[in-house]
Amino acid sequence: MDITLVQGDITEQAVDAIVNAANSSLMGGGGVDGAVHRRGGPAILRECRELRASRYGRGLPTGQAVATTAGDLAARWVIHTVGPVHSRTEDRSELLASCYRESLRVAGELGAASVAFPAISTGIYGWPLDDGAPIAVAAVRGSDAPVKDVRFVLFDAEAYAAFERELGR
Ligand code: AR6
Repeated sequence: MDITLVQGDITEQAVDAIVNAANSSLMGGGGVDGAVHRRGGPAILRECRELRASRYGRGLPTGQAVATTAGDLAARWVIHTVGPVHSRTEDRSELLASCYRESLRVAGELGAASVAFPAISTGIYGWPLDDGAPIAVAAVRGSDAPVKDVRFVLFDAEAYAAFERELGR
């Protein structure tokens, strides 16, 4: 598995699967989620509604992942995963690692060879980048999913630097 870093907007990536930092409702939100639905168009929300009406009546649990169409994005699938909200009193890092592992497992099942990840939970969910980056890199390195290329797409220079430090280790 090749791991690369890109600074930019995840919705502009041409890959087989784009991972969305969603919430349990699967009904959209801000950050990556807002951008994915805005640029991907209504087909994504349509499939999310179907998932809520079938397999995920109570929402997608934190740490799990599920795929939909990518709509108008330059990808075949969006893999929605729900990161944990950062807590100062409770260690939720296993749930964060699970987001990366489960997303790659779903990608492997779909036959996706290339996957783009955002830095899950490090925005609205408040996870410090210096802690989120090592969890992300270790989880991806530890995955045995049959995915060839994993691309972390970092929005700004600070996030890029945090992942670059980690990949160098
Ligand atoms: N491309 C790449 N990275 C981005 C983009 C983008 N277009 N937009 C933001 N980031 P966030 P979370 C970075 O907040 O913390 C939503 O409302 C951002 O700088 O998207 O998991 C959902 O519905 C940060 O480093 O996701 C949930 O309610 C990282 O992506 C909640 O936010 C993740 O930030 C999920 O919060």
